[in-house]
Formats: sequence, C-alpha cells, structure tokens
Amino acid sequence: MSYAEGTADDLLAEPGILALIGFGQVQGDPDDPRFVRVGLEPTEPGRFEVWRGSRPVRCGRSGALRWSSDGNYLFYAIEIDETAVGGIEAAAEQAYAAVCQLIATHRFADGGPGHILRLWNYMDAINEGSGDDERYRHFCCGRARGLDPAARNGYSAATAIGRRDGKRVLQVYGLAAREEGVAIENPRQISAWSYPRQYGPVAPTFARATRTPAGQLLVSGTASVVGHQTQHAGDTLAQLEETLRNLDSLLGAAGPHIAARGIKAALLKVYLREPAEAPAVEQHLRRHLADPVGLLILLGDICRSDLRIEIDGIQG
Ligand code: 3EB
Repeated sequence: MSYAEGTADDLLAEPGILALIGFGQVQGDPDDPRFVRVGLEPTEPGRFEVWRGSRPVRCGRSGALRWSSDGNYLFYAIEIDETAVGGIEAAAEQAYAAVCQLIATHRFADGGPGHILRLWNYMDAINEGSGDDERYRHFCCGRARGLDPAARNGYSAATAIGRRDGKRVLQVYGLAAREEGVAIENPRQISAWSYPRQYGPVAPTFARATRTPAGQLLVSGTASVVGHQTQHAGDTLAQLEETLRNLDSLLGAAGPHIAARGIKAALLKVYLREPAEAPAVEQHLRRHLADPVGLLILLGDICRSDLRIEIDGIQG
C-alpha cells in the first residue's frame, strides 16, 4: 500500500491494482469495483491510497458488495443506505453479514476460505444521539450481530470514523487474505472488545492491530485512550502525544522487527475534527517522524465525542 498522485483512471490502469481509495471531492470511475471514494475531506487534495496486488487481479460484484482478488489477497467494499434498511444498526448488521459471507465463499488460490485482516467503517454523524442512542453505539451493536461467529474469536484491526456529508450511507471496506493474520493488543490499553458497560451495550469488536502473513502491521484507529479512558479531553496536541505513545507501545507488542522499524516507517492517516488545527498537528508529526513519511490528514469525527484526533496506519 502507498499514497500516490495522479488520476484515478491512470492509477487503475497500472498492472496489479487491487484497490484505489480516493478522499473528499475526488473523481473516479464508480463502475470499477476496485475504486472507493471516502467522503472525508483531506487537508491536501490529490492523493490516492493505492493497494497493489500481484497479477492477475480479478474483480466483480455480488449484490451490494464489490471485490477484487489476486488469489492471496481480497479487497471488498460495501455501501448500505441506512434509510432503506431501517437505520445504522441494521445497515451495519447487513454489511458485516455480507462481508463475512463473501470471505467464506470466495475462492482463494488454495480453494479455501479467507480471513479478515482489516476493516474501515465510515458513517455520517457518528456522535449524533446521546448515551446508548449514539449512532456509533448502534453501529457497534449491528456490527457484532452481523459478524460471522467464526470471526468472533479473533477480531481484526479496524477504523470507525464519522463523515459530515449528511448522507446516511454506511461504508465498509477492507482486506482479507488466504492466510490468517495475528491479532495484536496494546499493553497500555484495555482491549476494545472488553471495554466496560459505560461505553455502550455492545463493546467495539476490533483488535488494536493485525500482523499480516507477510509481516506487515495493519494498525487500527488509535487515539488518546489509556486503559479504557480518554486522556486530555479538549487538548488536541496532548491527545496527539498520547496517541504516539500508544502507537510506540503497540509496535513494541507486535514483535522486535516491527518495533525496530518504528512508527517512522509507517504510512499514516490522521483523522482530525478541527480543520484549523491541521497545520499544528502536521508540524508536530513531521518533527516526531522521519521525513518523508506517508501522511494523509482527513477531516472527520472520532467515535467518542471527547476525542479530537485518531491515527491509523500500515507499517512494512
Ligand atoms: C478507541 O480506542 C478509539 O469501533 O472500529 C478506534 C478504532 C476506535 C476502531 C471501531 C473504534 C474503532 O476505542 C475508537
């Protein structure tokens, strides 16, 4: 995976492209199953995230799902109109059931079923509704119901972020593989799937990271959470520093090779609530990280209303 500039058509025409992710007001062929547009505005437009597989890549659709595969890796994407299915909870359940079914029935190179490595979830107005009626909490309930029981004992890395486009469409996309990944948890954080009741009736079902069969680390959305509690409410730069400590700790837990390369070698996405804070956040990150690091800043809402920044990424 890498970030690249260019047009969607040119990038999709390169050999072995498994997926192309565009952000904000970007153009791309909506009929190509490998193209996804995420409705979060980047602070610097014009960059795509490119997933390269090995040739040949096959792609197709089944129902609302779109997919592409090189035999070892499977990209999938689904968008569900919440208003057509009765709300965010039903949309999440249907999206997850469809993804699990695809992965169980897709023919990988050895003919066997696949395993989820990574999931991204984007939805409108993630913090709307109070207490257990918050839309993110409803999403968590539906996601847990839709997950195949086979996927419930080893969760994969994930991100869940709110858009502000007013479109009540849940978007889920991700990566699966023929070989299983390894779930990694963060020693500084309680596992999300065992968060206490105060965060909602159904805990979020994700792992802090997945180590892929190829030794890459797929890092979940990581924020200023220590134990289970938000730290530094209201202070974005202090939250950023806490998040960087969480990332260092997670990389340490993922193994010596990953820890030795450090966060400096990663491709990062920063999700930020407040556009005016982008320059200070970028400056802080550039000081902390090697230059040039792959860095994309996207404006969006984090799933707890007291969190102002979250970072996910891929190392290796
Ligand atoms: C946290 O640590 C922050 O529900 O899929 C991060 C990554 C968060 C993924 C998800 C939520 C999710 O709890 C929130």
